[in-house]
Amino acid sequence: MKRMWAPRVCHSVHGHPLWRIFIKPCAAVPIVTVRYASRGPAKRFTDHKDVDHIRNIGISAHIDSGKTTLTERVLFYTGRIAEMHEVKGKDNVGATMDSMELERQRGITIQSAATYTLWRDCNINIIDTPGHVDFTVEVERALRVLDGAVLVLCGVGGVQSQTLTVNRQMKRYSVPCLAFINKLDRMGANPYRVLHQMRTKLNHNAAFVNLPIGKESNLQGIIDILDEKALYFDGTFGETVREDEIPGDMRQEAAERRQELLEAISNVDDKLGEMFLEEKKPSVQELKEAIRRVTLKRQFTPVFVGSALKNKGVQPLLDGVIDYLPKPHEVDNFAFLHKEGDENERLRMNPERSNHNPFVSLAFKLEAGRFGQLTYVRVYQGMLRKGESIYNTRTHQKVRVPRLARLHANNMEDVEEVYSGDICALFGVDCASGDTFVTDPKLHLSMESIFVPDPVISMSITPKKEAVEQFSKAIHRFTKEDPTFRVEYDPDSKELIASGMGELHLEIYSQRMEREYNCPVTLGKPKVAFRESLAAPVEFDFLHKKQSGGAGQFGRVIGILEPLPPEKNTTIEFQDDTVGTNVPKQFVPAIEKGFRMMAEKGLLSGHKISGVRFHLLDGAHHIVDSNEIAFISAAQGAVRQAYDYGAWQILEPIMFVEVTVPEENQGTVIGNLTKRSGVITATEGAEGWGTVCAEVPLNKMFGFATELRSSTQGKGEFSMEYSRYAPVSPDVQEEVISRYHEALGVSEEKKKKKN
Ligand SMILES: Nc1nc2c(ncn2[C@@H]2O[C@H](COP(=O)(O)OP(=O)(O)OP(=O)(O)O)[C@@H](O)[C@H]2O)c(=O)[nH]1
Ligand SMILES: *[C@@H]1O[C@H](CO)[C@@H](O)[C@H](O)[C@H]1NC(C)=O
Ligand SMILES: *[C@@H]1O[C@H](CO)[C@@H](O)[C@H](O)[C@H]1NC(C)=O
Repeated sequence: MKRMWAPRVCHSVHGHPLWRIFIKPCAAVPIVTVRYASRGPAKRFTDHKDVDHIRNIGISAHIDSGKTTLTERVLFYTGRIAEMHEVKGKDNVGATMDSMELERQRGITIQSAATYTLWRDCNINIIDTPGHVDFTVEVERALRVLDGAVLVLCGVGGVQSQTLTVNRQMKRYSVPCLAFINKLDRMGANPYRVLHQMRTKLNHNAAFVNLPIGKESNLQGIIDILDEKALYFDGTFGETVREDEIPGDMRQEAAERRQELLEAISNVDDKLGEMFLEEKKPSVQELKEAIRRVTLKRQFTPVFVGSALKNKGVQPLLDGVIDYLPKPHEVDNFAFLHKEGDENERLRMNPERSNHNPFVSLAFKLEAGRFGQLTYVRVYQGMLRKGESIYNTRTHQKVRVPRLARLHANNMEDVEEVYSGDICALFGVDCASGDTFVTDPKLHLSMESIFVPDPVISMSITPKKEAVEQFSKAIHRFTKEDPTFRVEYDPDSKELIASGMGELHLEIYSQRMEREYNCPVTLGKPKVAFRESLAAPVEFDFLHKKQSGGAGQFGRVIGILEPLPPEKNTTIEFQDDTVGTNVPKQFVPAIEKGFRMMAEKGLLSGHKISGVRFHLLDGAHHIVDSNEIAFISAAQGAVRQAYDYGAWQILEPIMFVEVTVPEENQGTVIGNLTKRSGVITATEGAEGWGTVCAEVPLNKMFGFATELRSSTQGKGEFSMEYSRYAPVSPDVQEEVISRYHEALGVSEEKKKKKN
């Protein structure tokens, strides 16, 4: 996954659709804005806006930091929703963003949805990124289509394990971000400690742009350090922002923090640095421009503070999103132009007006929901009108777009057209996530597909009762939506096997089957997806020959099975280098098929073969007896032969594990990770907390969560992310092989009994 830094497609400047936004009248809450007076209720936005007025952002956080609550506030203040509900609230309604019932119950965000809203004449698309790392694909997709992000930190918990993961992902995708230190109304909240952690643990050049007035239950408002003003959030829901003088006892601190902010920016911005040296005082406008410059370059992170729950500090954060996060055309996005033979050309398209550029977009999320097949699309260039036809550049299929919509959690609004920078949804378009759509069929463009890691864990899955139809419906939907979730029939164990990115990943799906499809399932013991690979090339020469009365079978294949370079160790390849007619060309596909069939199940341990190339060099045929079956069998025989003579090894998934524990537990955790064959890659400690990073085989991670919980009284946390495949140790190899033989033995016995 590390290697996957997926480049982005280009953007272009263009016009903007005629928004039809109907704001639900909110009777109980008159929206009176003092400072943010740019919009009133029930207004139709019909002005033609350009790409400068779009922000595509994600809100990322450690679980429970208040991401959902914050998003809810954002939608409320911007007039997109008329009511607010607390997550896990007493009113049993649940926050609007968590649309699935399960999310409501668990109060955590699983599936990412896109929603849009309007603030200060800008259209903000919020891509809800899931909090848990087991849902890697969701995160990859979300990061792919957003241009900037808000990193939410808990004012009490500070930088937590998940924060580190999210931070790493943002770095990988070069996503500029703002920080919001939330929950400052809580006992023990300390924004200064969190800022310190951002600097030391996340390596951000960060500084406050807002300061809290009062602390914990006495949190009253926010100081805007740039404008040198105090802001209070009046009204039942903090919807009225009132400006005032900075309280006397905070003036000095505000001045000091302003100086600190100036220094942090001057260190990375030439223009401001010069002014700083010349002791010139920059204007607020100059400061804002400087913050924008360095934030976009990821050299600085402005830090906002507040409490989403207590409705404090959210509106200034929204201003920050507009002022400091990138406009779609400020992010370099690339598409690939397919060229025959050659390497693909990387293309950064001309950011001209939409009308002048062909439409290019990426399908980044599929959902089979109440509205049928729904495809979330990010437009990178040009525009699309309802009723036009688009081409899928992968399948070359042409489809008409009968309906275009934008989404807000469960609801949608139809629109007539979409422009570059937009995020929208198509209906009834059959495609895979990661597909590129264009309107010009001659444009053989694609954005590199979103990286989909192979599942690393599997469990048997059995419906508890006779609900075959519901069960297969659910499986069909989930596997289509999430390419890292797969369900396959294993003919040996005669069981259905579900595979995914972690135990929680599979558990969530099993619960969703019960809740949403009334089809409870039983999951078996988790199994790691080992692979079988070659350590060195091995030659083969196999003749498949059968004479049984009538038509015989004859096929001979000669070649080499060879290891692929390390970066291709989860794939297999077939290469035909035969010359002449010893192997007639029409049989080559059969040989490839035979190889691929064998690769599904290695002979060492029953796991998939990977990192191997079947290099066909020569062979032989028989005028009468050669056919496809014969060559399929010949290829299979060749692989068996390679198992007799070759040096095979088992590979296992290695996980990147990050553990955060009270300092006194750090030593134990290091010891325990080492015991689990972990290699410690980094340790850090600050203010009573220790972080340990390690690479640990997934196979050894079972039970770690429980162990960690008990040895830290529930304080310890960890996150785990797939890293790569590596050879197992000799004892594990032996164990995996003997377990396989045992299982085979058992099933042999079963067979005998049946007969
Ligand atoms: N005291 C306090 N509690 C908050 C604040 N914001 C959120 N909470 C509470 O923290 C809990 C978690 O909030 P969520 O909004 O669900 O957090 P989340 O980050 O979306 O959580 P996941 O969906 O699990 O990732 C809820 O009980 C909220 O009511 C805040 O500013 N102050
Ligand atoms: C497999 O490929 C990954 C990614 O390139 C690499 O880090 C890893 O070391 C490789 N593993 C083996 C066994 O070659
Ligand atoms: C670590 O190991 C100790 C004893 O070896 C055990 O008591 C503890 O529960 C383990 N804790 C973790 C976090 O693995």
